[in-house]
Amino acid sequence: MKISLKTLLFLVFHFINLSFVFGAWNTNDYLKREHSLVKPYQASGISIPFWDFTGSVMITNNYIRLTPDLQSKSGAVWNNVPCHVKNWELQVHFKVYGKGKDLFGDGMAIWYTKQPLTSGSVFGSLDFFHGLGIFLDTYANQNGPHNHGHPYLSAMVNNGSLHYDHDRDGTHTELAGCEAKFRNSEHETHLSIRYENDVLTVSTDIEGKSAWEECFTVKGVRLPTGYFFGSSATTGDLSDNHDIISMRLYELEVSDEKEEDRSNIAPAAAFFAPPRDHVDDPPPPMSGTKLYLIIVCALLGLCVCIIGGVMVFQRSQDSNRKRLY
Ligand SMILES: [Ca+2]
Repeated sequence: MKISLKTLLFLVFHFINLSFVFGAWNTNDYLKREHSLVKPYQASGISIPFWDFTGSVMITNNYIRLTPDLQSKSGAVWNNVPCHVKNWELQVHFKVYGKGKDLFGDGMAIWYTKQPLTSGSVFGSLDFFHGLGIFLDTYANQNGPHNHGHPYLSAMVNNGSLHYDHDRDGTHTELAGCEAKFRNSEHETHLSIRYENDVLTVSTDIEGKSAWEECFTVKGVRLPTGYFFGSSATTGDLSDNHDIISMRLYELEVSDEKEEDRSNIAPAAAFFAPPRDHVDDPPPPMSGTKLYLIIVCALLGLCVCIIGGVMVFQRSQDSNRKRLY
């Protein structure tokens, strides 16, 4: 059978294309069962091997609900096996949805930290944490002019000294971030967090394309081994269902791996997003009464000036007349 050059090129091109699409999905790297959370969840009784739960978590056959679409709920799932893998990729299949059309919140976080199972103010988990937090923020707390829209995905590396500022949506401590319309999506929503040779890459697959789209890449991220993976979510006045369907951890095969004991280093990042200006919210428009009072005062002031001016003028006229006589 003769194959023309054109046909051959066509086939090669499609082979590369297909291997790229599937390569992005079916990683050849090793799935680490002890750090993964996959269906069926309940292997024995009510407990799930290697995973702990706190707060409002509800486990069903098809998803793990961190919070229901109700106010003031917090829940978290935590892997209870410390991770000694140095280069890894965590793929999270999740779903955030709810009844709210315009108002919903607050969001969820994916963690690689020293302190699992510790509830707190950062999407239901500890502030001033040690490690890495990936935030899926659905509610814009900062109402003023704003550098990004919501829902918003961002990363933060903390050595225990930094505070996640909810009022500013954490923009002043983020390494990087991107807008991602994952809420109430008609497609399945996936997130990939890849940590390879100190490079952190966060990608999404939220448009039903079965391929990763890069959200951001940050170099110079140093994370210790021996921390724990987890996910937490919270609702306040506003709410949403925050569900985890699966978390899969792959060990990456990295060829020229430097031999370095990472068990005792402090989490650190070389590059942060440039600090954004603190932009105050615009002053509220002046009320009608306030405007009326200002006009009245201005008119009164004008009258006083005119009357005063007239009196001074009359007096000077009088003295001129006296001098004439
Ligand atoms: Ca927020």
